[in-house]
Amino acid sequence: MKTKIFKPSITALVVASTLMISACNNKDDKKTTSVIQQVTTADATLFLESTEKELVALYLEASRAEWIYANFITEDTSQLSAEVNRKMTETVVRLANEATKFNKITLDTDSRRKLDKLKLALTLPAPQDADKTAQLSQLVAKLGGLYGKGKYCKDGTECLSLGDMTAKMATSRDYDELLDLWQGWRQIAKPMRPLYEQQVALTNEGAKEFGYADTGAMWRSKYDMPADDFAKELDRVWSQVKPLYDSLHCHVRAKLGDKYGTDKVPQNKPIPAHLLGNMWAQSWGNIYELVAPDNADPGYDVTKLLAKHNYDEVQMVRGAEKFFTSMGFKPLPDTFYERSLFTKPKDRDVQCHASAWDIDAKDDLRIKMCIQRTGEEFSVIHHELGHNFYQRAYKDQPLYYQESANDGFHEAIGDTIALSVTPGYLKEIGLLDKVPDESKDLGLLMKMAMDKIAFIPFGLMVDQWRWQVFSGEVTPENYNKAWWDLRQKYQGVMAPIERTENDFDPGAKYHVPGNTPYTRYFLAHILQFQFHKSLCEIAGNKEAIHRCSVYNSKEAGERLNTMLEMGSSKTWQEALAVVTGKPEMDASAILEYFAPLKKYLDEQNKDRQCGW
Ligand code: X8Z
Ligand code: ZN
Repeated sequence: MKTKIFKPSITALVVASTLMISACNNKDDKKTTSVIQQVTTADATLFLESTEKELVALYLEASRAEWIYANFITEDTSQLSAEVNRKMTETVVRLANEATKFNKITLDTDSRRKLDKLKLALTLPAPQDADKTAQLSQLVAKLGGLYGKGKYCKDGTECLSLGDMTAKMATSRDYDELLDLWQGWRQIAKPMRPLYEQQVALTNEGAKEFGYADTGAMWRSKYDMPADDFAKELDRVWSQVKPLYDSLHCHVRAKLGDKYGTDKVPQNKPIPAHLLGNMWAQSWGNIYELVAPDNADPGYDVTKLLAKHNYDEVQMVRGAEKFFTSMGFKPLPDTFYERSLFTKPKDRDVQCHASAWDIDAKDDLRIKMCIQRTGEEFSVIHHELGHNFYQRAYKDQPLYYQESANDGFHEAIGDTIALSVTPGYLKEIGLLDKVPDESKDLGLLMKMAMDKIAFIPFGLMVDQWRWQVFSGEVTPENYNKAWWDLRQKYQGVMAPIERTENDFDPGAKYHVPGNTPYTRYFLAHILQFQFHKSLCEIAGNKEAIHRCSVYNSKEAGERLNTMLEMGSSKTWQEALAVVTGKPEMDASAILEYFAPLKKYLDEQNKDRQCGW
């Protein structure tokens, strides 16, 4: 997601002015006291108003520069993006530090919340040093560019883009070909390592000056609860899902053993990471056919349905938009179709990783995506439009609240809608002729689990790695080893060939060089099932939750919109309660959804040795 405000891609860098005292810095109490004596609640109101004006103009400029960089990756656009980012950052930092003068006066809840948002807006804080700040902004732009331009050039001749490799990994079942692609893509990340190392050191210095133990601690502080409690919440929710993941893992490993041989897929070890149909082994839906339950195949495949009905990229987007409008959301503006990027240009480097943009907090919404005509990408389009509809819903909030309730909410909305892309819905829109009967539900659940349940530990481990890197628990000498230790611990996957500290495998995943926090996707995978269940109830659904579609339900749309419109003006717990009636994150909706599959998996696994 790209949002205009505090967006993760415009990685904000903190440059604390030497005249200002940061929130938790007690070095100069005298100065703090003298400032405090002078300010009133009326000053805070005025400050927030003028700050908002200043930032609105700057974000517009920064969004345009970022859009251009992501759409035309060149040395020049890289420099322009770095420069506007630096300028914006200086302003945000100046204002965030200025805001600390209100630290010790009593303010109304709303003003305090806005000031807190300002302070926490930054993804990568920088130290109070102009050179270091410039250095950091260059690193950010370079890392993003290395990923966006990345290709695998075999023998220096034929070059494959990530899109080409993604398509091959989805369909190839040739062990050696998969291995070649897997290692080939990871070459792009090697040169990132020294840059990443420098970036970590610089941003940690900034975070400390801002009063946080390190940058990871700052990231964990954005969730309306103490940072340590948030980390515990993640563990709690993961422990709810883990038994289901373990059952799925066990079954998938057994089937991969059947396919490739147990010498290649040992039945007491983690699964080799290149065999799961996805470059990062993060979702496994593409190898569904290898694990499909007997006699329960639903008999259709969205990729084939799209081809059969000649859906092109724009029709796929229009189809996803129609789901939202069926629920009562206004259609996207014409400019969305005029200004978005839907297909990969042949003649230039673009950042192909899908993103949704809100350029002006009015109506200039866009997506940027190198769409492939597959069912998987059809879901990603729903995901991206979820961002856009959220952005439009909160556009009338004050700038500070033009964000989702927490970042997981932003990632969950489009996915929630995509959970409603059921056979019944596909029939209704004319893509499918006949809805398979209930005896095929197991196949549908298996496909969904391969996408969603498989993802959950990956969604957790990426930031576990970054948090350990930021905290210093993992040092540069151990970057890659620590990555694979976590891949093994959480996902039960392993590198298929030896990796060394010459490699930098985390860098081969967009969000690491892109500095986009990743816990949001873990949260989203939990939240989307909670939202789906509640919206289905609101829509009056009587079927099993996995058969429910909220297509055409104005009631569900209205309730969802009530939450979206709130932006981040209230805590995420309050926002969650608007749709679900409860303020807690809870994986029981997932367990309910997949209950029939869990039963099946446990039967299949009964004579197998599970675990790794
Ligand atoms: O990055 C994304 C979206 C854009 S916010 C396409 N996702 C994560 C990923 O691709 O790694 C969606 C699911 C996880
Ligand atoms: Zn997203």
